[in-house]
Amino acid sequence: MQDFLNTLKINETNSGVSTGSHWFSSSINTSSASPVDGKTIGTVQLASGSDYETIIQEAQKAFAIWRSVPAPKRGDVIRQVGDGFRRYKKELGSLISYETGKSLQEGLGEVQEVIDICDFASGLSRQISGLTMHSERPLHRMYEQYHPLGIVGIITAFNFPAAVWAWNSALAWVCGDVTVWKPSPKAPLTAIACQKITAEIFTLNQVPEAVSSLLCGNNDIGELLSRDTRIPLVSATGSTAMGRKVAVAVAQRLGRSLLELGGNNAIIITPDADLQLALTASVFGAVGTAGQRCTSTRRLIIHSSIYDTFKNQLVKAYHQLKIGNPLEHGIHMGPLIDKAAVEGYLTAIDRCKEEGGAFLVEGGLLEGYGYESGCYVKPCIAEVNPDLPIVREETFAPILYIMKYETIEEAIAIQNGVSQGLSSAIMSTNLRETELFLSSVGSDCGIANVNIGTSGAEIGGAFGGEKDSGGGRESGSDSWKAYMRRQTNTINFGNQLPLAQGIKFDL
Ligand code: UN1
Repeated sequence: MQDFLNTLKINETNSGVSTGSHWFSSSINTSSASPVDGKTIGTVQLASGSDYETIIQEAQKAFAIWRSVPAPKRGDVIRQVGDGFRRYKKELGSLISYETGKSLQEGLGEVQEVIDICDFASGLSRQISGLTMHSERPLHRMYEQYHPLGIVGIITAFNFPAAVWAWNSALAWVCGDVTVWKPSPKAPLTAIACQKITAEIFTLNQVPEAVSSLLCGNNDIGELLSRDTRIPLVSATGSTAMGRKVAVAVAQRLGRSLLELGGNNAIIITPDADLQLALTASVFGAVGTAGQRCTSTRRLIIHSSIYDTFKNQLVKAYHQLKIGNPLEHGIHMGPLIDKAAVEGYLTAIDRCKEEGGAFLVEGGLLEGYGYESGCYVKPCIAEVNPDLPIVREETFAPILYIMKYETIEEAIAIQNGVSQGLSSAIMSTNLRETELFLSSVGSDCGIANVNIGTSGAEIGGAFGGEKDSGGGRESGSDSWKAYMRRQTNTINFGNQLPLAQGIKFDL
């Protein structure tokens, strides 16, 4: 067990505050316990208010230098950061699995996401570009360019403790920004390991210390970041409740926020679905990361003609799931992140029953040998009416709600009938139905898939959702634009000063 911690230089006591390779000591301590076995992995020193101030000042100094480094040179450094993560993939994947409880396969997949976004950012470094336009005035030229923004504050959740930071950081760095990261207090050691891997590469390349800073702390640090006028962009991932607070604080000072919040993602399973595909997609979507992805599948909307057949296959598949130590081979699902998450799961089950949901596969706490941490639960399935209040909420746990539909229009209405709008999917080989689902009257989510599940997006696409899911877009496509300021330039190379809109003004 200790091997990967040693390789990643995670000790019993760790500083959680750093600019590049410089680590600050502090007397405010917390510890990170593994939900896998309940043991303390290490303690972490958290940032104080004065640490915060030092970090922001250092970040400002680093920005003054980094923004002038040519983008392809920045891209080359990020390429090397990706290689750093390639070297530590196994160890970091293991730490992620141990600290968050997700399966080792998913831990490794998460590190791969870090690597992928570094490759993406490195390629982007030679492609950041703006448009040129024709001016309405003679001997004039117009174009737009993108400049670095400044300090990007990054707030991340426990469930993707490395990948979501990397989506934001790799793009911010290539855009010439510097980052200040507040990771989830539930997964600080993964953050410390990521910062160490990055700092090593930055030092080798003589990159200014504070291009990447780490501020482990609690909500107070998130509040400081949100209110700070020196931080033009705050990118926050987490619950809708958290996002609302960040949005208000950032908007109050007319800053920008990029929000990636909760989802209530559904798969529509049509009569023309390949049911084998639908089964694997549904089960992975619902129990992957123990239902703690913002993209987790929470609802299955199943056509009445195949409802019983699919329901029986689903129940059978759930009975075959292996729940246990996520670091062990062949385990489908590990524990929830902590006992508070278990409470939330149990409360949602009780509420679902009170509201009239009928459980086909019962939930509950797993106890006994191997489950001593108290964080292991049973993935469960409830048959529900789509309008139950509990079904419309996001519970970060492996609870799957299934419901029936008759027409595709009705299925789409059910799918869209929640306040969240992150991810969605349809299982069908019927072109009319899949195209309707993807059309302007189809899914209202930021992500809409055909014949794959709701989770597991690739980094190349823009990632994010609508409505209560926050509206932000991170990761691929042109998401980089959020990390830059756009400037429109008009250049007069003539010897007259014609005014736009034909206005005459002679002196
Ligand atoms: C999240 O849960 O916040 O699409 C991110 C997915 C992953 C990312 C999830 N690539 O499921």
